[in-house]
Amino acid sequence: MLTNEERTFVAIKPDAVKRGLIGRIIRKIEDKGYKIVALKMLQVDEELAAKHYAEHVGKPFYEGLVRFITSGPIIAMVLQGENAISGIRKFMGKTDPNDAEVGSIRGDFAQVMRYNSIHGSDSKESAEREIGLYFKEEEICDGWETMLEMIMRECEE
Ligand code: IDP
Ligand code: MG
Repeated sequence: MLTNEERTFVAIKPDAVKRGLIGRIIRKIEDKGYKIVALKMLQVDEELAAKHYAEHVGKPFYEGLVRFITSGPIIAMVLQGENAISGIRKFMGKTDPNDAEVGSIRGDFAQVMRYNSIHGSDSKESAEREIGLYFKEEEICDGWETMLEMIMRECEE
C-alpha cells in the first residue's frame, strides 16, 4: 500500500493539444507510474473557466488566461499516486517555462508563461475542488491495479 496516496487534477492545456503533445505528455505521466483514474477531452466554457481560475479574478493576466483556456479543448485527468499533488507540480515545472527545469513538462514543451501546456492542482483542497468541477464521482475508475501497486502488494509482509 502507498503510504500517502493522493488524487490530483491535471489538464493538458489547449496549446499542447493543438501542438500534438497529448500522447507525449500522457506518456511521461505513465512512465512515472501515476495511475490515471479518469480522463476526458472537453471544451471549457467561460463559466467553468471562471470557477477553475476563481483565485485569479482581478489579476492582470486573468482575462487572457480565460481566453486561452477556452480557446480549444483540454484533456482533463485525475491522477492518483504517492504524494501525487506535490509530485505532479514538480513534474510540471515552474509556472514560467523559462524557469521550469529541463526534463519537466513546461521546461521541455513550453516557452511562454500563459501557454504553459499543463495544469496541476497546487494543494489537497484545490485538488478536491478541481476534481469536483470536472468529474462526477462515478467517472473515476480506480478499481484496478497498476504494476507498482501489484509489486508492492506482492512484497508486503
Ligand atoms: P500554476 O498553473 O503554475 O499553478 P498560477 O499562478 O496558478 O500558476 O496561474 C495559472 C495560470 O495562469 C498559469 O499556469 C499560466 O497559464 C497563467 N499565468 C500565470 N501568471 C501569468 C502571468 O504573469 N502572465 C500570463 N499568464 C500567467
Ligand atoms: Mg495554480
